[in-house]
Amino acid sequence: MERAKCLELIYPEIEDKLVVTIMGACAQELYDLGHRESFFYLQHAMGLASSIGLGLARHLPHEKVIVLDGDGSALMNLGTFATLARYRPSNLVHIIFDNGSLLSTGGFDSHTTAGITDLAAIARGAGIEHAVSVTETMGFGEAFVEAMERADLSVIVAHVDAVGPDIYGMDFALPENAFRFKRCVQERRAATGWKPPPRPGSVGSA
Ligand SMILES: Cc1ncc(C[n+]2csc(CCOP(=O)(O)OP(=O)(O)O)c2C)c(N)n1
Repeated sequence: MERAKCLELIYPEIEDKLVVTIMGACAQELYDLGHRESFFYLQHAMGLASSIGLGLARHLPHEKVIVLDGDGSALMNLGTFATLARYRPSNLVHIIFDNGSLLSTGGFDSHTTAGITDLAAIARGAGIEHAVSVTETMGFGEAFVEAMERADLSVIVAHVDAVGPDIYGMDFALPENAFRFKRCVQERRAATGWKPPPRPGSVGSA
């Protein structure tokens, strides 16, 4: 199974959602399908896509938040599974594309290579009830549909080939993406009539 094919399959469902993706190959493959202002391509902070997704999901309960992660990234922040399990955001879908490789930086083996480490089992052990592994594109599609329909935290570990795009390149850098993404989040939140809670000590607060 190829990650690019999985992304192509779910793109119609995620193009209007808040999406946080890891850097490198995964970001490029999503970008190549078509950039949306609601997509954030996290760079540098390897492992923290799910942490950002958790913050967004808790802050924006009316949104469905999709995190696109990698095995190398998830392994750098295993504590995220316990944190996700504890706060259990019902509107977060955490997809980990497990290619057993640090593909974007040269293709070094990760600990999931040859099935040594099972990320779905780690997620379940951390207390996440809906954590599945899939190896076929169809199975991935089904797991994704179930996760989108489920009003509960879902983790999907998709075992994919260690292949990425032939050409890398985006027409904007991290700061521009970050500013535009933040503005997009604010506009979507404002459209729901959301008002910030009064700051402690300000007029009108208890
Ligand atoms: C803290 C940190 N360490 C190292 C890097 C360099 N780096 C960027 S992408 C990457 C590999 C990511 O591997 P994985 O999450 O499995 O995704 P893949 O590239 O395989 O799609 C590395 C090591 C980084 N961005 N941040």
